[in-house]
Amino acid sequence: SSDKTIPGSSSRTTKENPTLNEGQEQSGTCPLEGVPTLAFPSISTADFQFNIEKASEIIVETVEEFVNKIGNARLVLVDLSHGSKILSLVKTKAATKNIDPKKFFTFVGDITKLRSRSLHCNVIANAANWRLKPGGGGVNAAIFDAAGPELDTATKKRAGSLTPGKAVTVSLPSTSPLFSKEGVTHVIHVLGPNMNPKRPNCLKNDYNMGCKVLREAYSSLFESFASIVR
Ligand code: AR6
Repeated sequence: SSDKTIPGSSSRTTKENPTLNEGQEQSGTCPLEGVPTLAFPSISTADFQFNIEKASEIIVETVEEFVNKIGNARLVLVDLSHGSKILSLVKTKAATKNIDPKKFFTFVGDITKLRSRSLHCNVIANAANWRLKPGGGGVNAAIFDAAGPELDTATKKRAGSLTPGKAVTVSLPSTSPLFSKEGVTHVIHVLGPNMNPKRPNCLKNDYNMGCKVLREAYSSLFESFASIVR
């Protein structure tokens, strides 16, 4: 095994105590889990058609409010492509704020495959639908696919539906591939405001209400993550 190439490691490295990296040593938490990290997608800005300029403002403001209330834990906004407009807007806006770049940053990748990109996130957020149903495309379909039927079962035990602006935390059983392969212990489902007339609860471009609900969605998400970390 690769342990043999590290002098002295065979005696010190056990199942529970693999070689530590810098971030893990600083964290003071279980070395296997590393620094508690929430990966989250941009809620409502794709299928739900929420304005990305307004959404980026809300993401940066709520991150700024919460990032210092979660100890050494990290928040990471994830999107699929390097061309992501929401990632670049958020990056630009976050740089003008007093936000520690080690505790909040953006990342390009599939939220269900972050470990292979060397980003370990123990918690991921889902941009859910109000019935908390698998499928339907977007990040919701990707997360339910990757987590296997275990996520649907565990979700149903927690809640049958979600109101816009609210979040629900689901503990993943260790039999879920998302747990065993990615080290994800919790999925937080979040329902954002919907501006798409083809989806339920469309706000018909009412951005007074929309912004209020999106702000509430991120606050609920970060509060839920804080409760897991505490
Ligand atoms: N990894 C990371 N980010 C992703 C991934 C992924 N695998 N897939 C999509 N994104 P959306 P919404 C990004 O449409 O607008 C669903 O059908 C995507 O680029 O998933 O809140 C649900 O069932 C975008 O930045 O969520 C709901 O009915 C972000 O994730 C509805 O869509 C959110 O895009 C929710 O719509």
